[in-house]
Amino acid sequence: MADTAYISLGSNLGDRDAILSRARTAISEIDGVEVIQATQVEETDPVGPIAQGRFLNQMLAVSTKLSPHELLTALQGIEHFEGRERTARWGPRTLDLDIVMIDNVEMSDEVLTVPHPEIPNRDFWQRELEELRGARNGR
Ligand code: PH2
Ligand code: MG
Ligand code: MG
Repeated sequence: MADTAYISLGSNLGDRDAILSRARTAISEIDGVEVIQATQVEETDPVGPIAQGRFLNQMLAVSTKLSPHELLTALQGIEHFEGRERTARWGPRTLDLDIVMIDNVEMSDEVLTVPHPEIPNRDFWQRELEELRGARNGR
């Protein structure tokens, strides 16, 4: 059975547009994952305690046959390929791929919490989710 997952793409370092574009391609090439919808790319003010540059953000709806952990591992591989270095938690990054939500999935362990606990703090995620889920439910 395939699940619908909502993946956030974010970048605030380097050639942000090119990085998001390559990330979309890489996600579409994951075995067992099919991109079904995408929001527009938008520029957003940084959320959180660290002063840093503005982000480009986008959300994809994907159909996935992978488990949440398999999907996370695949996304981390793409982040790594884009030269992501983990410096400060919350700090600037070339590419951040987050699993925001998976329809009918609620889970939490040491490495992954779904739905993502930051949803209440990110207006743009709420808007993007509404857009993608609303469209899928015929609204
Ligand atoms: N990601 C963060 C911290 N702050 N702010 C915006 N606007 N967009 C992000 O994707 C973002 C952030 C850590 O993951
Ligand atoms: Mg993040
Ligand atoms: Mg992340």
